Parts: sequence; structure tokens; C-alpha cells
Amino acid sequence: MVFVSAHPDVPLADAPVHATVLAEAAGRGEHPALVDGLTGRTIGYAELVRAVERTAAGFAAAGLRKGDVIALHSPNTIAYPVVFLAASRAGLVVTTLNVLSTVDDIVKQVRDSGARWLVTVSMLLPVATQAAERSGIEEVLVCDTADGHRSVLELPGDAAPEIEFDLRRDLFALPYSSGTTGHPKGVMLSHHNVATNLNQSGAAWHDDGQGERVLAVLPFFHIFGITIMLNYLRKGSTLVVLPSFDLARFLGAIQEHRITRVFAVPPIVLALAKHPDVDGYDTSSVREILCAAAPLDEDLANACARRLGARVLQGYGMTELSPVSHLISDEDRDQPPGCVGRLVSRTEARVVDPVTGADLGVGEVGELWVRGPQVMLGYLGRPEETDATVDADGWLHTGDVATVDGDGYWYIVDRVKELIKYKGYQVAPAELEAVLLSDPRVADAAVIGVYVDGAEVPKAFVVRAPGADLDAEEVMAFVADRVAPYKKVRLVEFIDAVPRALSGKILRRELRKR
Ligand code: 4UW
Repeated sequence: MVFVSAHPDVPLADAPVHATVLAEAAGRGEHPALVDGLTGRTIGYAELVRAVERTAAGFAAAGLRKGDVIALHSPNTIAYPVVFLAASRAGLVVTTLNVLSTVDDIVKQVRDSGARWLVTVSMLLPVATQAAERSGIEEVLVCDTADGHRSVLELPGDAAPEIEFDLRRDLFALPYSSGTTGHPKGVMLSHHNVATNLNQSGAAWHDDGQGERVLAVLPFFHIFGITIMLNYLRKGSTLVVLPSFDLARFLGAIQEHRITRVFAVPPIVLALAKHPDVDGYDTSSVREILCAAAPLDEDLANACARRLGARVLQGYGMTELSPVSHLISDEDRDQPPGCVGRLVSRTEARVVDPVTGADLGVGEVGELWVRGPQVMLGYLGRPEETDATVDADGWLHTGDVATVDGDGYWYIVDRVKELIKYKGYQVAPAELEAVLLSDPRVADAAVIGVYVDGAEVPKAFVVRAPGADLDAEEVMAFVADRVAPYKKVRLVEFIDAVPRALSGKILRRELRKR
């Protein structure tokens, strides 16, 4: 059975992303678009438009051409959206790097994406320059200032070039996702994908446009942060930007800037619901908290809603879906608890039995498949992985297990793909397994996600090499030295053999059962 969105069709994209987002920006004059939550420095809407034009001109004058990829490696700053939109304006494609990436992570992504430039911040130069030397990057630029590096916002240039866009083919962004299996892959998101998804998700809430003050603490390098940035700049709201989640700074920013909307991942909802410090701040301006990217405990959501006197809503998204397919919208005043909302406009879904491939109906549990204009073009340079994820009829197989009720409300109940979500960040077991296997003391290894106190963490099952003397602490330390902090193995169990199918594929379900 195919479930179809109950919302009326929103328009498909009719312009590239930067033009969609900035369509009304110039007319908003000095209304603040971006506020640095630490320093108070502000960029108004008219200034944003000028900065985007100027930076796009700089890109062109420096020799970057339509279709060229730049890698953006920065924590959230008020410059980040300027660089992103300017790249779009110049016809470039942004591949976003996790700010915690190791040198190896950057080298892999730069090589795979073919990025020509690495745009970073002075604080990250030690990692960025090492990675650039090893990966064929032509130039490392900074968003702020640093000796020996050009500042991306101050490149000389006359006028931004006029670019002809083929909305359905030209890429806007190339974020990395491990999808349902294996290593991170470049997710090709076209202007049509992303701009149409802004119409689909933006229609869900009847925001007060310029009256909204949104806290932008979720990383702009992740698709959730990207879509908040684009949606709320388009709506004319004020984005108060914080570089990372620090509870005191977060609460201080809510109080000082009278934040109306908070976007969160489950650990933030946990802090808001339980941390004693919350009572010391005036959070009464917050009306809605939207949580996504990982499962949210229902009791926690209720506790947070009660404490702040705000609605706590959920949505469901995936990098490969540009990213939104399900949302609790303003029409959903009486949605059942724990649901991720209904299908956004122009979106279809199926619930499929992962074993038999049979279509399932209301109340039955199976793999969620999604089809709509937001489904990615594919994984860069990986036609086989693309075909395994998006079938010939255009259905994206999400690897999540879901069910839908008779009113069209969806629940995510489990995950059949390998992916682990640590605090909303993607962790690919394949990457950790490769690291573990590089330790001569390890004969074999497998990694899965397990829940500890409601939060998912990576757990390694390790087979010691014959005669090897290796304990859990040593396993964790070996991995921690080689991966970004959010990818650390946090639990270890020693086993005699990793359960594998004849094909060699790890039987993760067997490990989960233990
Ligand atoms: N409950 C349980 C959920 C949920 C979930 C996601 O890193 P990615 O590829 O992408 C994201 C994107 C989330 C997102 C972005 C924008 C937005 O508005 C919104 O809300 C509407 C959500 O996380 O990871 C995708 C995977 O994350 C899990 C699920 O496994 C999915 O395949 N996930 N949301 N509410 N799990």
C-alpha cells in the first residue's frame, strides 16, 4: 500500500537555492538575519545579500567555476551561511566537513568529492593544512583571518557571474552520509531537491517570519542545521548562531535574544528536561522545540514540554532526503505522542516487510520507503550503492523501521541499517571496524549501536588475535587515538567469533540479540 501525503501540493522549486532563500532578503533592510550568539555581531538582511554577491564575485575572480566543489570546515559562525549561499550563487557545490573531522577524515572526503578549495577557520588550520597537503587541495582559505591565508569574505572580485542553472541536475550540496551500509558517501543534492524540500518543510509551520528568533546551535555542516539555516533565512527570521552546545551559553542566548524556536537533538531535550540550571534562566519566549535526527523518548519530550511551557515536536529526516519527509505541522495539534508527524507535501511512503518485500498496511511494522522530489540524485561516483538505496521506481529505502496509524501519523520504531547515531551524529560501523582491524592484537571485529540510558553508543565486539593480551580499555584507547571524538567506541565485549553470513557479511542482528 502506498501512503500519500495529505497536505496540498506545494510548488516545486523554480529557482536555485540561494535565489529561493534570498528572494525577499534585500527588502528586509537592516532586519537582523544572523547574530553571533557570543559577540552579538549582527548581519542584517540587505548586508547578507551584498556579502553573498561580493563573495560569489570573489570565487569567480579566483577562478572557481560552475560545478567546482569547495569543502567547508567550520563550526557555526555568522560567516558560514554567507559562504554557503555565495558558493551556490557562483554555481559551486559545497561539501560540508564535520568540525571534529580528523586529518584522515578530511583527506578522504576531499579526495572523494574532488574539492578544489578548503575553507576553514583559523582555529582549525592545524588540521586543515595537514589534510590539504595530503589531498590535492589548491588553497586553504579562512572565514575569519589568519596569517598566510586569504579570507574568503575578502576576495577581490567585480561582479558575481550570471550562472545558468539546470535545477534538477546541478548540485547545491554534497554532504556525506554512510546511508544504509559501508563508509561515508557523497550525497548528491540538487538545487531542485533542496529548494523543493524548503517548500515542503517550510509549509509545515505558519511561522511569524521576521518575528521568529531561532537558535542555530545544531551544526551547519549537518543536513539538519543546513535546512534550519535555509528555511529561516528564507522566512526573514533572525538566526542566533552558537558554535557548539554548551548549556549555560545556550540558555543565556535563549534568555538574552528571546528565542522563539529551538531545534534540537535528543541530548539537548534531555538537558532542557532534567538539568537543574535550566530554572535559572528565563526561557518563556520559547514556543516550539523541534527534535529530530535520533529517537526521542516520549516521557522526556513530555517533561521538557511541561518544564518550558513549549510544544515539543518531532520530525524525521535523512541526508538522502534533502532532508525532510515527515513533520509534525501546525495543523497537527492533537498528534499522538511519540510520532514523527505526517508525510510532508508531495511525499509518498511505503512500509515494506524487509524479508519478503511485501507491502504492509496501517499498524504493521516494516522498512520505511520514501518517494518524492526530495530524494537525492545518488551517491557521488557510486552507482551500485545508489541503486541499492534508490530503486528503479524512485523509492528510497531508508533502512529505518516504521509504522503508520490510521490518521497518517508515523512512528520510527527501529533501524535495520548499520548506521549508529551518537548524539545525532552519524557513526559508520564500517569505519570503526576498519580501525579495529588495523590493530594487530585484533583478529576480527564488529560494531553495532546499543542503548545506554536511552542514548545510542557504539559497541565493539572483538575477537583477540591468538596469544594477544588486550583488554577493553586498550581497545577503546586504540580507536580513540584514531577517530574523531564522537566516533569513539564506548563499550567492548570480547567474543570467540564474529557471526557472519556465508557472504562474509556481519550478522548484526545476532550481535544485537546478545
Ligand atoms: N526518530 C528516530 C527521528 C529521526 C531518526 C532521523 O544524519 P542523517 O542522514 O539525517 C538526519 C536528518 C534529520 C532531520 C533534518 C531536518 C529536519 O527538519 C528534520 O526534522 C524534520 C530532521 O538525521 O540521519 C538519518 C537517520 O537518522 C535517524 C534515522 O535512522 C535516519 O535514517 N532519524 N530522525 N525523529 N530516528
